[in-house]
Amino acid sequence: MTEKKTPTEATSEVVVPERTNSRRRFLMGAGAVVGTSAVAWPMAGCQPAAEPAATPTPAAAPAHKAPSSHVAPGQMDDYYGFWSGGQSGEVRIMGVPSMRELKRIPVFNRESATGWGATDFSKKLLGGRMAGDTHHVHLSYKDGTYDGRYAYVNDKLTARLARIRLATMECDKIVEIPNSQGTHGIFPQRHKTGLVLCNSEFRTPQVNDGRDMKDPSKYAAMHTAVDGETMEVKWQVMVEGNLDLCATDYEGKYSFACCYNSEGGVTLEEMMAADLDHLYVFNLAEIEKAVAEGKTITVGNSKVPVVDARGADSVYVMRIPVPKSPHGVNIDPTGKYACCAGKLSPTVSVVQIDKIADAFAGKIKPRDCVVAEPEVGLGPLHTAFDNRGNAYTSIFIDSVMTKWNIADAIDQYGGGSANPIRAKVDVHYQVGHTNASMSETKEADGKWLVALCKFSKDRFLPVGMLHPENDQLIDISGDQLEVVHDGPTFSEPHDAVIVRRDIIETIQVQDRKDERFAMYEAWAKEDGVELQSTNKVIRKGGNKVRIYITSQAPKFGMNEFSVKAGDEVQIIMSNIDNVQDLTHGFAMCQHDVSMIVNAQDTQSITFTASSQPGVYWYYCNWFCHALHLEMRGRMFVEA
Ligand code: K7E
Ligand code: CUA
Repeated sequence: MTEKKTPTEATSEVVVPERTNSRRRFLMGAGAVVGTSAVAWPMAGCQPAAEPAATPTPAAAPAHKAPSSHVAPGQMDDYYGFWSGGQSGEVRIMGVPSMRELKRIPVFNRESATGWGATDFSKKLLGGRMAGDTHHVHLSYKDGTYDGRYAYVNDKLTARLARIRLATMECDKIVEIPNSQGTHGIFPQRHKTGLVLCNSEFRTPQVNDGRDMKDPSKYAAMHTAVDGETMEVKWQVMVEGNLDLCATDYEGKYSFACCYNSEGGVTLEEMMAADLDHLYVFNLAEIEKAVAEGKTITVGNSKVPVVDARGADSVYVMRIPVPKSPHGVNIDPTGKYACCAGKLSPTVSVVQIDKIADAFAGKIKPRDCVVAEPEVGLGPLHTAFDNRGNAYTSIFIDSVMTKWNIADAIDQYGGGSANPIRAKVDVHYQVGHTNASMSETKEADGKWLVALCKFSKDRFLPVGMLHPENDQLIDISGDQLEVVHDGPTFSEPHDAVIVRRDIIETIQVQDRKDERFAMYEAWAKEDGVELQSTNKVIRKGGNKVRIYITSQAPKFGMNEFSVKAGDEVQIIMSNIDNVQDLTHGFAMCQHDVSMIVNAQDTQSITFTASSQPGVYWYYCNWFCHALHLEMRGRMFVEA
């Protein structure tokens, strides 16, 4: 006998229409888009704890037929989803539409399972940094669609860009962006694997060596180009405003960045003050010309050429005024329009990309590139697209997804009678990013949409103070939006791309083409050994010991070896099994040593042998065989 209601009973008492009406009341006529007083209350959306407990919108009534997203046991998904991992610093791979998590790829984080952050190669990439904040993951392109080779992901925490080789789904390069803090939006060029453009969200003194600390008017931000093949930083453009989200066109002419802090403020109030901020458009050909002609400076210790484009519009950068503190910028699959979500304005500003050349040439004003500004709801953040001319904007404060039609929005803006709003659906709750299947390519297919919701509130069993986020899957194949799946996630994927599965081709045993093999081969050559057949202890002089060891289920090639207390021990292990998914590991008791070694792979890890002489067992920590538990050996640490 308990007073407590079941979730169903509790939910049925919640009154929904009130909330919906108040949203409708807010929506204003077209044209009244700038400087709305309603922008004062968006901040409430950032304080969900303050919302009364009774307000959550209940879920749509559960469907009793199998949802369209059902992927039966043993069946495979149609799409790979690449999710950024937020504060976890990793990247996750999901199956779509099942929303089953398939893999986590450690990137900027220390991961015990694989030894990422502890192996010699990963330590070299990470340079001692063990935390990250991944927000945006995008794949390399060719001719406007994914070429299946690489994924790129930002680290906001330490201003880095990482690359994942999709054949292995492992990180193979990390580069630090100079003169930057808060590297946030990134986007690769779409006509080929060319540049990856990276925005610094936080303005800093340039040079940041103690000068100008208290004078924010001297701060600036960088729009940085990294070569997507070599991962070298090619050039930077310095601008006065902060740079948030990033996008590229389909032709390789322009990159775009939203600037929410045109005020140059350092406090919340200052940053929110202006009614208009900017969509920056970078003219890549002019910038590369300036770089080639040496019309550049360098900043601080960095040798990277910097084009100084602070101040007024120039041949390099154009600033299109848009309301207000804009956030996401997304290009539609036809490549014609850049859609810039207003965040503190209930609008999305649609820029017609083929007008930009005229604006750069001074024939029209930058603002004349805006051809539509539909009102989509309170707190629009990001926009995805189908292949039928529709856009889907995530609305943070309203907790809805809004489907709107681009052509009708243009008609309405031009004074026509069309209503661009097609449908809205409640999502749960406070949606951040959204993306649709193949939406960032010319092959957008209009099947699935994800709403990556920041809060789940009442949707899942409570698990302590932090609730999961909620990645909802929405069927967009029809006229309406149908939420078909709730997907709880741990901290905190921001963005995702959904990629047709035929585009991705992974290898099943290591092809030994990764960069890191050059490192192992160099050591083997130096020591006169063959990586895949050697089991040997080599003393390198001083207290350095190199140990080559092989693994083949269910045995290590060496049952025991001896080192001296305090030796610097490097284990170079090659898994010589040549069977799909036959993974071994190397774990050394009491030494913080644990790493994965996949079929035909080599990995290495370095540690200091205990100062305490004795027996230390090493063992295989990835299940490989009926005798997996017996796959172990002894390290003798001698005095
Ligand atoms: Cu909108 Cu970092 Cu892409 Cu979060 S950002 S939502
Ligand atoms: Cu080898 Cu478990």
